[in-house]
Formats: sequence, C-alpha cells, structure tokens
Amino acid sequence: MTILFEDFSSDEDVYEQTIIKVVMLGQSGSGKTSIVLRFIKDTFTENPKTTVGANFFIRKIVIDKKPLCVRVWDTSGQERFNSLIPLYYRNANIAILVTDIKDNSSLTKIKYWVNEMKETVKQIPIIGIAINKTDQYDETLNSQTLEQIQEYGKSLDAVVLETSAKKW
Ligand SMILES: Nc1nc2c(ncn2[C@@H]2O[C@H](COP(=O)(O)OP(=O)(O)OP(=O)(O)O)[C@@H](O)[C@H]2O)c(=O)[nH]1
Ligand SMILES: [Mg+2]
Repeated sequence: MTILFEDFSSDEDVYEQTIIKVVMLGQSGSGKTSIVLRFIKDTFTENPKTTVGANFFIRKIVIDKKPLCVRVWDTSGQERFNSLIPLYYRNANIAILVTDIKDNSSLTKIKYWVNEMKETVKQIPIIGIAINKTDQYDETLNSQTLEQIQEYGKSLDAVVLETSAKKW
C-alpha cells in the first residue's frame, strides 16, 4: 500500500468526494494532539497546550492512487469535557484510541470510551489503538502495560500500533 501526503491547497472538489472522519480519544496527556500534529504538519512539541474541548484538522492523502480527505477531530482527554465527546465520535468512521505506554490508567480511559460508544452508537467506528510514547519504553517498567493494551486491542479486533509522535 502506498500512502502519499499532499498539501490541502488545491483541487478541493476532487478531495471532497471521499471523506474519512477520524476522532481521537484518550486520556489527557497520552499524546492525541501530538500524533495529529505529526500527521498534519510533521512537527513535534515538548510542551503543547492541553486541548480545550476539541480541535479540527484536515489533510488530504492518496492511498493506492485513491484521493482521500481525512478530517480529524482531536478531543480533550480532560474529564470536564466528557459530555461533549459523543458529538465527535457519533459520526466518525474511525476512532483512534490513544494510550501512553508508561501509564496503565490510559488503558482504563480507552476502555471507558469503547464502552460508551457501544452503549450509545448504533454502529461504532472502526477502532485503531495507538500505544504511544514508545520512544520512552522501558521493558522492566512498561512491558505489562504494553501486553495488556495489546490483549485488549485483540479482544476488540482492533488495529493496534506502537507509535511515537516524537520519533517518527
Ligand atoms: N516522549 C514522547 N512524548 C510525547 C509523545 N507524544 C506526546 N508526548 C508529550 O506528551 C505530552 C502530552 O501530549 P499531548 O499531545 O498534548 O496530549 P493530549 O492527549 O493531546 O492531551 P489533552 O489535550 O490534554 O487531552 C506533551 O508534553 C507531549 O510533548 C511521544 O510519542 N513521545
Ligand atoms: Mg490534546
């Protein structure tokens, strides 16, 4: 499979034809915004601002010569915004659940969102799990969390990827 990235500047009509709606979900600090900014701008910041509510990003890509317009809703992981999140996952084609390999509680948070989606949406989005911050992986400290997230991903039949927004 070939994936090409292009600037979102021209031929918008063509790219409006196939739209993929993606929602980022996961605990505050797990790296949702960092992954999105890596995807959109190929940048990384050590101290980004925490997301307030949700932010919208857009990028067109070409997969196997097929142009796609990817629309990403990057949501906040802060509890105070929990009531807003269904607005963003309700119409999504893909939900990317982001976990932090160093933080077992980030697994609890994605389980929470999967259960919420199952209870409130007729057809839940395709689920991808990002096990993020793998550049900081320490086998002694983090292998159990890694295994638990992988097992959970398998139980959902989800695509599970080990990621680092910092070291691409
Ligand atoms: N080492 C390392 N740090 C990362 C990575 N991804 C994100 N970070 C750092 O983790 C912190 C939180 O990242 P954010 O992208 O703001 O996390 P978020 O999930 O968007 O957080 P909220 O907006 O509060 O929900 C920042 O200091 C990032 O620089 C990664 O892959 N590796
Ligand atoms: Mg964020």
